[in-house]
Amino acid sequence: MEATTSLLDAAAVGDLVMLDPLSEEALLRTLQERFSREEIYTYIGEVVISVNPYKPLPIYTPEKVEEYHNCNFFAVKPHIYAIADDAYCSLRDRDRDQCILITGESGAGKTEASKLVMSYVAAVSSKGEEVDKVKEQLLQSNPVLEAFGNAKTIRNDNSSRFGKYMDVEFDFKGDPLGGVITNYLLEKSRIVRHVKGERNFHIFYQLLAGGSAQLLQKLKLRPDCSYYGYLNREKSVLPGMDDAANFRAMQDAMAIIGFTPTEVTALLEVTAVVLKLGNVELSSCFQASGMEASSITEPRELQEISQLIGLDPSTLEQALCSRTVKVRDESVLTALSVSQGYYGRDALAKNIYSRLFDWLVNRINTSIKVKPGKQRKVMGVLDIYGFEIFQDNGFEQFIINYCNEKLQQIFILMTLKEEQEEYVREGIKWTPVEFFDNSIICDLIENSKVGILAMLDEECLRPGTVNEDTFITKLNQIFASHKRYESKETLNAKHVTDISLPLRCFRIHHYAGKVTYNVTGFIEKNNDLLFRDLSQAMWAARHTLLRSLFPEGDPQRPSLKLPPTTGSQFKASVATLMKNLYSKNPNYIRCIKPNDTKTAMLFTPDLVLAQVRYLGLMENVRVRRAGYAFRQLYQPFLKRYKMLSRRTWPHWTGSDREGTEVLLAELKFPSEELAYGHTKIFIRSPRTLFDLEKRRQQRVAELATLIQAMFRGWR
Ligand code: AD9
Ligand code: MG
Repeated sequence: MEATTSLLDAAAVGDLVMLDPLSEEALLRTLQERFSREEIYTYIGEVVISVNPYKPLPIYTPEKVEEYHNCNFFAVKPHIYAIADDAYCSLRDRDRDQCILITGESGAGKTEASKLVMSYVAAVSSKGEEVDKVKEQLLQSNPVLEAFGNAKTIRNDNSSRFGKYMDVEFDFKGDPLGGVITNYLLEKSRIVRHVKGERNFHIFYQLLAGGSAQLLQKLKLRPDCSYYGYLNREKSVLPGMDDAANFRAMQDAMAIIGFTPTEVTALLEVTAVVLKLGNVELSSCFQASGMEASSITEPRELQEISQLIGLDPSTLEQALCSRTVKVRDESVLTALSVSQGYYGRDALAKNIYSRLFDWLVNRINTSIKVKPGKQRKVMGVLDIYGFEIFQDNGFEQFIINYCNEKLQQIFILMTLKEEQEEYVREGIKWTPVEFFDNSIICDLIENSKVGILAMLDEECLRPGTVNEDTFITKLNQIFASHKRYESKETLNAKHVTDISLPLRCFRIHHYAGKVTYNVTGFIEKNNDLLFRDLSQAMWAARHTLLRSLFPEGDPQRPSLKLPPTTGSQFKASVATLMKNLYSKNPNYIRCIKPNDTKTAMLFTPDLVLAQVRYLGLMENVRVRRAGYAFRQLYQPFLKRYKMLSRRTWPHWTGSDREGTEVLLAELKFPSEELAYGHTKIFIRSPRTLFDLEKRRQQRVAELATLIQAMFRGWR
């Protein structure tokens, strides 16, 4: 809360709790007004709202770090550094594990915010050779993971295509010791397909633009994006993004983290293999039996891949063009059609890449891991992919939006919970406030019996031919009267014309908007099957890294009957994440995207209003106000306002609490306006605080005049 002069400037209060009267319009106007002054941060109590400026602002300098370091949260302008400082000090001095939850839609500024928090903590924790090394390693994990896990989408040129949660661990003095990164479901379908105007993962463009001639020759790559099928055979240069420079930065980062040159080479070799797989072309041929079969059209790419991974080309060709099927205990090699062959090739590329990404995260973790046995405090930073609504929304959007739905749920529970707990801790009476609860939507998706994910699993595990028709029919039956679910039939009946409906689809009314999901591909993506012949071929390769990614390819290893589906794995990891977050003290950064065109300093009110609504900001303010809008420890409160009473000014010798009581009694505020907690004073309405602040300003002016008069008297 910004308890300074700007409090009196109602159009631009730094804390929306102070808005008086509170209305959606006033809230929006305040955000816009502040944004136009390049004040992109605004509070709701201790929640930070951040509006993406889409241009670099001079507010992240070392001087700013100094200004916010050990600041009084309420006495300085709203800034992301203030919340970072608050979380860090609370962790260091009060021993409370923290988590920073950064939410908002795609392009709203979450990843940038997470980096700002990390760099702030790095800047204010103590220095020293050992600690500096740890900090560097933690910070440098970003360029590496972004190279492999981010891509240009329509919404964001640097869109995170994976979820990331990083626990930074500190010793008792507050020095970083290391950390652990957990990654969530990479959007691997992007490897083989992306829509026009988007790109594949950055690393491919970086490698081709920034790799030396010698490196590219070693990897058997051409420095030309338009040669590669998986890059849509397009030259793709992004304004403002220097792929070559980013490649160098990524390589430097890997060196700092501790990757050996051999590891880097192995990593890039496997990356090259993925890119080259997209150029393996198949054509149709016919067997003597008349059955369709496929063969490799141009053997060069296949041979080069085989050389890179140390595998006999004929083994790879066989794995790509045929499949072993068990017929009555006997293994029979059957030919694949061209479309089956391409399916297998793409599945292989996706699997190699996503497993490589997991390996990358594990490898970074090995470097930043804290030795067991050390006492530690933890700050978790969560930066996931934001809520997405596209023209065509598939399984990936369903998963991403489910994750966002869970985060919204945790926000609701924890803001309320935290608020209520504070009143209990401080011994203050409190009546709970009604709040929109999105658990009905979470349940629709994750209910273990009749949730969409469970029903999808059921369909995937059903013997016989699985198909999406039966899946959608079941969904439509079960959720016919669900408030948040709509079938294609209902949409048609309502003449929804804002989108052209796919063949099979359903719509969910998410907290953040209505999304129509195209069911085509759900079963395949949830099953995520890789022909065993392909995993066995990868395991047979001499390339140590590649083969380590396919342990199930070991013929000695018993095959798992039912590997967990993508959806169920994701649901389980989200549940673990939620448990982890619940155990920590939450700090929120809620990011808002002000326009759809990535334009600097452009504020589109309608767009922001939609986000204000679904982020539940009005409710957030109401909850905050239904209790006590303002609270502060007795000591700083008394220090600020003691000049308002002759009994406390200039010196008060009793306890801070008694001083506060004496002071406020003299000012004659109605008793229901105030509550005295164990450590803090609580003030119910913003008016009272305005009043206090106004009186303080008058008093400061009086004192100033008095002092001037005294000076004049002396002269
Ligand atoms: V996604 O869900 O990963 O697609 P994010 O992470 O929310 O999304 P990101 O942080 O990548 O968005 O921000 C998008 C772009 O906005 C950045 O690449 C910057 O160009 C721009 N941005 C974001 N925050 C700031 C900021 N504080 N100052 C200046 C910013 N520019
Ligand atoms: Mg991001």
